[in-house]
Parts: sequence; structure tokens; C-alpha cells
Amino acid sequence: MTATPHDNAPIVSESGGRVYFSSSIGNNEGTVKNIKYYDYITFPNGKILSRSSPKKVSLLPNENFEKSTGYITVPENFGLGIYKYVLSAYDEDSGEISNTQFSFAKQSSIPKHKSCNDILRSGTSIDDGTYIIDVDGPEGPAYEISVYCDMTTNGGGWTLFANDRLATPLNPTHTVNYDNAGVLEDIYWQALKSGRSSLMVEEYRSFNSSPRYQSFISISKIRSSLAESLEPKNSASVNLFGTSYNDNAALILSNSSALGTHSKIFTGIVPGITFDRSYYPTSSYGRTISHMRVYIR
Ligand SMILES: [Ca+2]
Repeated sequence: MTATPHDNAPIVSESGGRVYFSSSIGNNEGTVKNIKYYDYITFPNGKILSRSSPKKVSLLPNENFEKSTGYITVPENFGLGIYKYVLSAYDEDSGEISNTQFSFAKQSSIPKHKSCNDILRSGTSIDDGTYIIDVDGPEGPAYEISVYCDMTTNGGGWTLFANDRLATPLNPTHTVNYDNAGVLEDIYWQALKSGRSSLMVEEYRSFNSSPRYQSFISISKIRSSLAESLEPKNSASVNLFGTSYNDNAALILSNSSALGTHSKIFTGIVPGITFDRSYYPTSSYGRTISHMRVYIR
């Protein structure tokens, strides 16, 4: 089953437009297949915009059913952001459901800055809040995305790329906002981190509701006082994109050899696989980072 836009990374302008695509459903088995299929579009916020009524098709062995070439009309009043087209098919005999999809974006025609720091330096920032950026510029394939910018802490210009809450799955997404857990999808993350060198961690401990900010000046290997509030003798060694992990391991916080026994107190992997929030998991301290937001500048 395929659904392929005619443009590689389709973009609709702010005033609306169409996205042309082709789709097909194939039967590569030796028996007749009875398929029910429908398609729908999701809004940038994930809500389903419209769903077609299911249609039926019977496919002979090795038959490929080309749905007629179609297009999606995006009206002017639809919001900016990333949309998805999804084609879903249900095999009436086996009960198997399969989906195929592609994304397209509705974007403003005004070029966007590449990061929160670029916005800050351009003098157009207003305050902490949500801004639209294009991490690889108008010529790069990544779509414009909405991000949360901290424009005030530690000099400002911080782009939020991971928001990790205890007990909430950290799924890769194109929109990491201030309130919901999420981590930037790889294409955005790779472009965003390119040429940038500082990180900031805003963390909340389970025993304290005020945030604690950690600012790191290097993303290769640094030391910080991450653990000092818990144990003065202790400090944390922070490795980002470290050599012991592949490039996807964006955030690895481990404590120093001061105690020697807790080699890894926090591990974060971007794009968002798992954030292990346990703080001193094997010790009697039992500290927990209940929530953390990680920014890059
Ligand atoms: Ca771009």
C-alpha cells in the first residue's frame, strides 16, 4: 500500500492550496483479498480533520489497485503547521489493518529564524513563549515548527527540544511544547543542534516544586554541579553526543567518580527513546527528577 505526494516535501502557502498525491493498494498474495479502505487527514494538533466513508475493493492475486490520483485541498483558514494524510486498509478476511501516510506543511511565506536564539538576536522576541522556527532554513527539507522559547533565563534564546515528565511516554514529535511531554523528531533535532553549543536543563525534583536551572556551555563534554544540591562532594559529568554512544545519544548525565558507585544517574536519548529519571537509583537518597525540560542555544 502506498500514498506518495507528487512533491517530495509538499508545502501549502498561508493562503491555502492543494497537495497532489497518488495512492495504491496491492495484493501480493496468491488468493483474492477483500479490502475495506478509507483515508483521513490530521491537523497539526493531531486531531482528525475528516475521514472518508469506507470503500470496498476485491483484489485478485497480485493485483495492484491504483486509487485515482487525488489531491487534498487546504483552505486559507486552516492553521499553519504539519498535516498528515493517512490511508488505512482493513483486510476483511484476516482482520489485518495497515496504514500508510505522508506529511505536508502549511507555512507562512515569510522566512523564519532557525532557533530561539536567532529570534532573540534579531530583536523580534517578545517574551518566553511559543514561536515558529525553521531549523534548517527555507532551503532545507525540515518544515517550520512551533517551539517553546525561554527568552529570559540565563541570557535567553533557549529552544526547548525535550520535555520530560515522570510517567509520561516521551514520544518524538515535531512540536515540543511547554506543557506536554515530548522530544523533537530526529530531522528537526539534527538541524537544530548543528552549530550550537549550549544546553540548559530546567529540572524539578520530587521534593521541591521550584525549578533548578543548569546551564552548560559545551555539548561535547562538560562537568557541572548537577548533583551538588544533594551531596556537596558530588558533581556530575555531562556528556553530550559522547563518544561512547552514537550520535543519537544526545544527553547523558552521569555522576563523577566521587562516589564511584552510581555511574549513570540520568540518561536521555534523543530522538526520544527513553528518559530514565531515577536519581541515584541504587542509593538511599532516592531522589527523583519529576520533570525536566531541556533547551539548546
Ligand atoms: Ca526548512
